Amino acid sequence: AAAQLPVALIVAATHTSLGIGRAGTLPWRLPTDMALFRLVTSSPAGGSSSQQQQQLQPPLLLQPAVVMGRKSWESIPKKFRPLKNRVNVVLSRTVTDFGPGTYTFSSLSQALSALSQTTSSSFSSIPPVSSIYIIGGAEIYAEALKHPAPSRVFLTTVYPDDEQALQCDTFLPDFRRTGEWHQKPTADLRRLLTEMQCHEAVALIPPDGEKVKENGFEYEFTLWEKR
Ligand code: FOL
Repeated sequence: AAAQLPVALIVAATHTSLGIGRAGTLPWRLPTDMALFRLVTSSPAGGSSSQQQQQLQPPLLLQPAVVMGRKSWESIPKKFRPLKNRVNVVLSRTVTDFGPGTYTFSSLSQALSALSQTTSSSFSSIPPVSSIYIIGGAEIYAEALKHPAPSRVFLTTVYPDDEQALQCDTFLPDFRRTGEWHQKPTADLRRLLTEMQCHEAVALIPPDGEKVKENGFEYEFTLWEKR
């Protein structure tokens, strides 16, 4: 039985059209969502579905990997990249080196394959990781949704007053109505984050039925799983 690494997408998108970006950057500034992104993607505890950290000999503290496209890498403020406490994987068909602390592949499937082959002790250019987060952008998310590996989507749903006025130019394919994904109750999201030892992230989730309101945007944290 191959103990698989948890692979998830994490994304913030508008409710109706699933807009995620505008002019190479995020269409909003949502500090609580960004805190959740940082905490979830930095959590060393993998958080599969039934995989606990239960070993007599404590394992090395593995970091998660964040997998992103070249344009998303460029969109991250220089002072924050590479994203700390995470193995940064950048996908590019042409650029081969994004600097210290980064690993480059020319396709998503190549990156996922390399990451899954480094679960323990074997020859590889990339360190073993505890879990994999696909962090965008549009081209990478679209490819990821066609790939069998991802089993979860951490989706922050943003409800702008006027979605049209936001002028998003990049979108997430609408995976919600395909039938292969289903939304989990908020209690399950809280439970998963607790299993992942993301107690700080649990504290960011508002009471049931409430949304976060920040900088003029209402939004909520949702969890989706593959059937
Ligand atoms: N997922 C969610 N839920 N929200 C997002 O905003 C988001 N953004 C991306 C991917 N998935 C997401 C891609 N864009 C940083 C900046 C842009 C970005 C992802 C990350 C960034 O600078 N992150 C820092 C924290 C910065 C801060 O605290 O303001 C980090 O350490 O993660």
